[in-house]
Amino acid sequence: MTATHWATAYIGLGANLGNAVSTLIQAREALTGLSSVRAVASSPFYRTAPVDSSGPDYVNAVIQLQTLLSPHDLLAALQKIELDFGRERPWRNAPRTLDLDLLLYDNVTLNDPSLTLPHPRMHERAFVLQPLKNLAPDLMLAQGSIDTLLAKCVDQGIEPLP
Ligand code: PH2
Ligand code: MG
Ligand code: MG
Repeated sequence: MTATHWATAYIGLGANLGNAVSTLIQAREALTGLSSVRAVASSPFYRTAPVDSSGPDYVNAVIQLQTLLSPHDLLAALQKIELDFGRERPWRNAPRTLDLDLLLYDNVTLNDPSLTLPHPRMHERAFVLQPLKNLAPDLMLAQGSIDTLLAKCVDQGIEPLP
């Protein structure tokens, strides 16, 4: 279902299998090519150490978009793109060719079996907070400001890609 209101959503992109940079570039195009979605901005790409996960370093980014899709319809569209990029889910937090996480959707809070908003772990992950800070430095999450939250993640390896 689509609405007439253009909601602002933030999507976290991550990959640590295959050519992660090229995957993220293509995934960004797939996302912004969705009908009822328009791109607003993309963060830079970061190389990040796996958090509660295994395998090679990840490449992560965040994109800000506007959409007429409902949160659940947007989630379904993200999952379809993940599958198109060969995503498999052998176990929780397994290495992946592409992960697209719906982080924020306007100020919506939601907690149902398929979707929790805001994303329940984003406030403790530098690989989300740092690129989000590039797009929305003044954003406040329920747990605090981005800077306050980032200060608690200093042990998580993250560096901008050249
Ligand atoms: N995603 C996870 C678990 N751990 N670590 C990094 N560095 N980047 C991720 O995108 C990531 C992770 C679950 O989705
Ligand atoms: Mg994820
Ligand atoms: Mg995910």
